[in-house]
Amino acid sequence: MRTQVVIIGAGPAGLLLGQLLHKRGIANIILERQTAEHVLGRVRAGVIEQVTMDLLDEAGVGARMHADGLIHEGVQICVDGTRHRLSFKELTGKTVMVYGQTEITKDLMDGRAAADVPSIYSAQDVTPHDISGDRPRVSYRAGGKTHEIVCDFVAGCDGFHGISRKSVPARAINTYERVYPLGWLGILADTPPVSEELIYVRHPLGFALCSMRSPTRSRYYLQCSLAEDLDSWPDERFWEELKPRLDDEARDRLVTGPSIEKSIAPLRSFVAEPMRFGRLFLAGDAAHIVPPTGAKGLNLAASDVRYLSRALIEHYEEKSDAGLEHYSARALARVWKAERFSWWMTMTLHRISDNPFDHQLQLAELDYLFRSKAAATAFAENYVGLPY
Ligand code: RFL
Ligand code: PHB
Repeated sequence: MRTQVVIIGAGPAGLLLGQLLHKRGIANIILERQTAEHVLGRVRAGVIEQVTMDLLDEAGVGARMHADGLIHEGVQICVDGTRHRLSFKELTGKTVMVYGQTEITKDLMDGRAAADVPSIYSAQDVTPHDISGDRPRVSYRAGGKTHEIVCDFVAGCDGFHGISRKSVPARAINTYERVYPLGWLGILADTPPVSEELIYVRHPLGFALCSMRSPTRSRYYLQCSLAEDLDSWPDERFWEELKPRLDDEARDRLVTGPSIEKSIAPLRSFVAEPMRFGRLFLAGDAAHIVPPTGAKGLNLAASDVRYLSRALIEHYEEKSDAGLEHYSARALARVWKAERFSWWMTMTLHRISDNPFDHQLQLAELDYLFRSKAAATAFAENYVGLPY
């Protein structure tokens, strides 16, 4: 088999890249380790930046997002029982959209199926070969046989645990990492959200987040220890731990109910650079991870894909490799700023240390954020997404 670009991974990065390339007549095949149902079953991101929305429109899959997504003009931060609002609209003129990653993935999968572009799910032992030469190949096993695809480029969109980054010789890649001693325990419930806007909660008992997927579906998170076992978190315990962290109004409005999904995500900051090795290009979580506190992971995956898709289009249409040469540096400039913002939000809102000095610093950071227009603007600019 032969194609122009083999894309490893059918998460948002791989599916979006495939759709943007297909729109410009660039042949691509996606190889995904899991089944499509498994990929669609993962509940992850909820907030998307304007630039991500624009890219989904460009990929021709934005219709349902515009119909069902919720535009948010601001966000709320609750500090020890008192709520504050930051208006993105007033501070930056921009907004964000609440539309789940599950829905985005579905829209992209449907768009790909409608365009009849090949995707191979349940592909086992996907392995890139000869990525430092001009004729890379990717092998995989399916249906009891080994197959091989010859291509021009390999896009490693296979997430943090994927094979792509591991295929790069260790001497050719630098990694930077910070692991936080905590996780997020998340639940999804068919109950109305406590507020029309997201509430990030800083509380001595630990961080919480009140988010949503629709006016009738809520998504809540609680800071938890990494040793936590889901079995020891029946729904009632979750609601009981959430309530005392909220302000009075939110507590009064909280509607509890049975969870329809429950999971624990560890918090990590990670960057691998460069994001290119020969003809292998890394994009999304395959190259970098942010803790979810800034809602940046999916948006960074989309911004990598924007740079990479334009660079590949330039290669095929204009016979110029300038975009490919600059891909890593351009993507990383945006990645590191999102790393900084996500780290800052994580350190400012979670109970990480028992040192009262650190607690006072958090309160000072937040007090400054609420009182200084400059600080609030800097926060809002980062939350709605920095320009490309
Ligand atoms: P994904 O989504 O992990 O997809 C990678 C795909 O590659 C497949 N794969 C392989 N395929 C073939 N061969 C192999 N060897 C393979 N190894 C892996 C996997 O099965 C998978 O299908 O990476 P991608 O596309 O880069 O997308 C990244 C986003 O999923 C991620 O950054 C976000 O979910 C992060 N995130 C959030 N981001 C936001 O922008 N806004 C948010 O509000 C937000 N909230 C979150 C989040 C992530 C969370 N968790 C669970 C980590 C909330 C949570 C709780
Ligand atoms: C979510 O709704 O899942 C969500 C929202 C904001 C975040 C992280 C996750 O910062």
